[in-house]
Amino acid sequence: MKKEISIIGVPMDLGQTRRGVDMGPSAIRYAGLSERLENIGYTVRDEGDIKVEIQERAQSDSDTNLKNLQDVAEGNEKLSQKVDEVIQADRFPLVLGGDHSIAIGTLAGLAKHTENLGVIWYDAHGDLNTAETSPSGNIHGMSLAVSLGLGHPALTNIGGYSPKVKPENIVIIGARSLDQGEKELIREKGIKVYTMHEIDRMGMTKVMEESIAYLKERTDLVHLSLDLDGLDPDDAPGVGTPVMGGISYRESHLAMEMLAEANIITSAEFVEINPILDEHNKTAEVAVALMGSLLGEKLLYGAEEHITPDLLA
Ligand code: B3U
Ligand code: MN
Ligand code: MN
Repeated sequence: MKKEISIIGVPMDLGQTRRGVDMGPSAIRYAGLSERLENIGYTVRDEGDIKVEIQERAQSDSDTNLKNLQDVAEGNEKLSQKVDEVIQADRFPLVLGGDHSIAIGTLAGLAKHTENLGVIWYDAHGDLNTAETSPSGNIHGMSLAVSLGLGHPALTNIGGYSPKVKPENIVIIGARSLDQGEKELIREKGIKVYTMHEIDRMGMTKVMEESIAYLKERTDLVHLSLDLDGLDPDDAPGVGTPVMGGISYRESHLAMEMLAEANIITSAEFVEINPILDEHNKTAEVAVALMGSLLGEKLLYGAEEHITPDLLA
């Protein structure tokens, strides 16, 4: 893991219609992110926020059903440049949303650096809609499809190239709300998905072991795109589209710790935290705790130390 982290805030709320998710980066910073990472031993540089148009001034695009297309595209273009710069400077990009449309820009900045970018999409949703299949016109429900090269060219061509990721390099974890078109795309492209059914059945340990082995085999960089609505709404209430029956706080910590031990994650983003809908900043605090685990914070022992040979003798 790189020793230097760059925090990039993206106050984007144009990929959906609820107000407040633009305040996510502030809420996460307020929950003590920099200090937490410094305590683990990182050097942290806060790059500030990417400039994103405010909802009151956003242009409506008459020739498409995609909401705020132009301003979502502009914000993501800027984000992709920043992420690219951070990777070039050999720092770890930690991107704070904002709604999940910002994954378009993050992945555009990352994929310039490798042919085989791996992506873990930790989310209740697939975010695999296109203009044709989307029930809402909200771009935050399309960002993974866009990164596969499917969707409006103003989005798929961000960074000046397409696609950013191959279907076989993606693992979706936590899905429980998929639209018909998304299900068809998953089958057609053969995308690996662990729905809540598999998590319940196999347990999070097995899900993560398999996901890690799968990505290790075929990718060189691995990005974690964590939508807080992947967690159960009881644990992460401050999200715009909560879905019952989600991943618990504890399972999520385990998942992050296993990723830290496997040492495969080279960038991350935490999205969809909406402080207006939150309970006393709980969801931002959950996000910061998960970032700590992802980046190597331990309760007491490392995995190796949990197995004590003389106890087994
Ligand atoms: N699949 C629905 C709902 C949705 C997607 N992502 C979120 N909600 N957060 C859509 O609008 O595409
Ligand atoms: Mn999402
Ligand atoms: Mn989601």
